[in-house]
Amino acid sequence: MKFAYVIAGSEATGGAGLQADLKTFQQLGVYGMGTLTCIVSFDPKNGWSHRFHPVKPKVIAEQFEAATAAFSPETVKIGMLGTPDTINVVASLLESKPWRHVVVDPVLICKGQEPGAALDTDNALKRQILPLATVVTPNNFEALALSGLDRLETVEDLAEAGRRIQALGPSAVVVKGGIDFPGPNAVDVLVQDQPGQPPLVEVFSTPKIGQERVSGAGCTFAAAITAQLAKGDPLPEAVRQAKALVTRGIEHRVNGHLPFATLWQGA
Ligand code: PXL
Repeated sequence: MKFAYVIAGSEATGGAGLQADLKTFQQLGVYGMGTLTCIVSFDPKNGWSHRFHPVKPKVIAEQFEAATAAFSPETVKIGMLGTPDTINVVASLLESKPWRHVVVDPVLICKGQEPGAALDTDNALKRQILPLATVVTPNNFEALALSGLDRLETVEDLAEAGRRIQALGPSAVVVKGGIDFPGPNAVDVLVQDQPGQPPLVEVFSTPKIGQERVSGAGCTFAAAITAQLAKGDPLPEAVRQAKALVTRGIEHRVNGHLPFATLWQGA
């Protein structure tokens, strides 16, 4: 059995967050384990805005203790953390164990949080979590915020953002162009350090499916990379498999009463 562990928030509709991560692990045939950092409940009476509650640091530490004692996972994904206190405890928990792979999806803003608090959280994520990451998967918005670039319009811009984020610590960055990237294709660029060789830059491109964001795509992409790494794939192959799963999941997206569709991991 291969094990994949995720430390992330709950998104109660099942579209994103820990729910999407565990569905992805199951779909890819790895044993999924999860530690909850926060609870997000959209508010249907208020434009589906985010209601957010952090889990106490002590309770996060207890979950981590249970999970790591039970199965010694070597591959972990970090999703939404949400507060500086949560980032402190997760950083020290990560530092307490050796990991083969730490995949960080740098979830930056969540509606419903105070802008001031969100800025503190973004800075803490940059300073305390990114240096512990082996792979980071920023979307277009997160890549702008973390790299300091002011636009991502070409493949070279995506690669440059990746190199700048690499300088914050991780050995590899996958920058996702997403729906905002110009042109007909969904373009992702992997920048990866290689010992004794020049850094690898690999471009992954598939036709965009529609022009609307699909909830859970970012979570599922990072979770699928995590699962494939847990199974032993080299990173470029893990990214290829993750993109294929996300593409199928968007093609077979699920519509309910939310103002956006959600990805189906089971396609
Ligand atoms: O999609 C980002 C995301 C991640 N994690 C949780 C979320 C969301 C977005 O709503 O609620 C818990």
